[in-house]
Amino acid sequence: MIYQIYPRSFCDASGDGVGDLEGIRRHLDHVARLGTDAIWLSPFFKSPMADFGYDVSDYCDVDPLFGDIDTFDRLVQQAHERGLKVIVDFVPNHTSDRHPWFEESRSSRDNPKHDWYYWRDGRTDAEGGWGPPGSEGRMPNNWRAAFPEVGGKEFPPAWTWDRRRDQFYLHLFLEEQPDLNWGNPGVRAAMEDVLRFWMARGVDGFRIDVIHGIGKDPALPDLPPNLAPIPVIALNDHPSAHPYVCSLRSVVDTWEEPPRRMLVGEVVLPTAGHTLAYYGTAALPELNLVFNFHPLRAPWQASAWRRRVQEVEEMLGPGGWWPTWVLSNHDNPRHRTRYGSEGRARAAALLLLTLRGTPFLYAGEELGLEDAEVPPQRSVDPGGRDGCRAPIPWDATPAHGWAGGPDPWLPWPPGAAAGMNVADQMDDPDSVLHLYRRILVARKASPALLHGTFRWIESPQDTLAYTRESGGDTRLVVINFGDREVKVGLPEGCWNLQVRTGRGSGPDVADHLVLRGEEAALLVERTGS
Ligand code: ISL
Repeated sequence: MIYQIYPRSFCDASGDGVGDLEGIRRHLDHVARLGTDAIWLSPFFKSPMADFGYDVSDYCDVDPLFGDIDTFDRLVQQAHERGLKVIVDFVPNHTSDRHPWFEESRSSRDNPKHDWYYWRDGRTDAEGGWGPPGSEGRMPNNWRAAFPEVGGKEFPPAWTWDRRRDQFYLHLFLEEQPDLNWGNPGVRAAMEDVLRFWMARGVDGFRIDVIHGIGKDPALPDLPPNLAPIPVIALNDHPSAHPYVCSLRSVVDTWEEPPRRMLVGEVVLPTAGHTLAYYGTAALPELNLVFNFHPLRAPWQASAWRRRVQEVEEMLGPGGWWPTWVLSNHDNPRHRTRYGSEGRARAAALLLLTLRGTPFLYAGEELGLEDAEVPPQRSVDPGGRDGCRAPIPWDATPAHGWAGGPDPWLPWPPGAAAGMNVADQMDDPDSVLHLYRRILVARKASPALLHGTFRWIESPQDTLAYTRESGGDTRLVVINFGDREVKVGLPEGCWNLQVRTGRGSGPDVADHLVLRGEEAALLVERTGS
């Protein structure tokens, strides 16, 4: 299980109301005791924070807001001492507009980095352009950037006019995030050096931001009119990305023999099939893991989840280790909020941690946190994603364990003062936190759950059931998506209940299992005498 930490929101040790690396270091025991294998740290690099760190102005240094490189080294060392691997974010598609590379690139049309980014002249009248220089009618194509304009639904153009060069530059996200031109070998070499810098500091892998963005059709053609309103990052999937990704993989794989570092990439494209391509081939491997966000968008319905899991299983084939499973992250409403009840969130935890593949858990998910209500005057994210980035409450005091006091950069999530904090949940054996721990203990001790086969089992409407099997180890998972009690007949064999997600003990298991509404259970097959 890989545990995502959004540094701004985890814990503040410095007293400025923003989480930091030292705050993370102090809570490594919490993370390790949960049963985590690796932590993934969202960006903590130098950044003007237009996109809260996904706009990097120095890839090889820590932003003072989060601490310094010595604190980072200490964090890595202490994580390793606890058996936790450390994965850092790598943001290759764009830099900050304040990165020295961009500052140089925008300084003239003939500087050494003049084509490290995508610069284009405005369309002339002959090319169908209209209006004054630098205006929308002159933009090189009809692409749209990612975040809707404040208060509106339309996405802004992906081009911004620069008066120094009298040219447009491309940005698939904010105008403060110009896109790097990966067609330029200097860009590729510099970015590969970034991987080496962090590997030399002991990191075990990289989570790669919007990796499918780095290959672009050099002609930058218009999108067809029906697709033009969609942010181009959700569609851009050019074959030129694959050799670049392959080369990143070889940088990581050749760092040490045998290779022991990994790449997990974010691919936000329309189907799971699109994401599959970013694994590469046996001869030309690319990513070790690719996020599959389609299940994250599935409603809490047995049929919808069955489809999502089936789709992945079919692409995977019996032997592969393909899928990643994600219910929540820093870009989307938490699943507790999406699904609307604690019972569902608890059942979803069992689903996440027993499917075949690598589960990712977003800090706070192990407490069943809901998104914070963020009033408009406190909203800060250009993408409207503040709610899921609320600070993690460590205890029930007004400051919830944050050094900066009761008023950090975003409001607390609901219930922080009573129940929805780490200390309270530690004391409650029925808490979501203890449920996650129980499931993760079971997972770690079970070859079937870690890498066994997957098979659907017939089950009543509104439920899903499947077995996982490896050698003599067989586990059965049954999930009741409905809100009424169901009786589920068990496959032949002798089954023991291992984890029930509902509070309290619940009915005994006989030749059938009774699940309460919104409840799931993990069973183990008893073999021998
Ligand atoms: O945020 C989204 C939906 O609300 C996504 O579409 C998101 O833009 C997409 O998943 C890419 O996300 C990544 O790159 C962005 C950054 O803002 C996100 O935080 C990051 O996860 C640009 O770097």
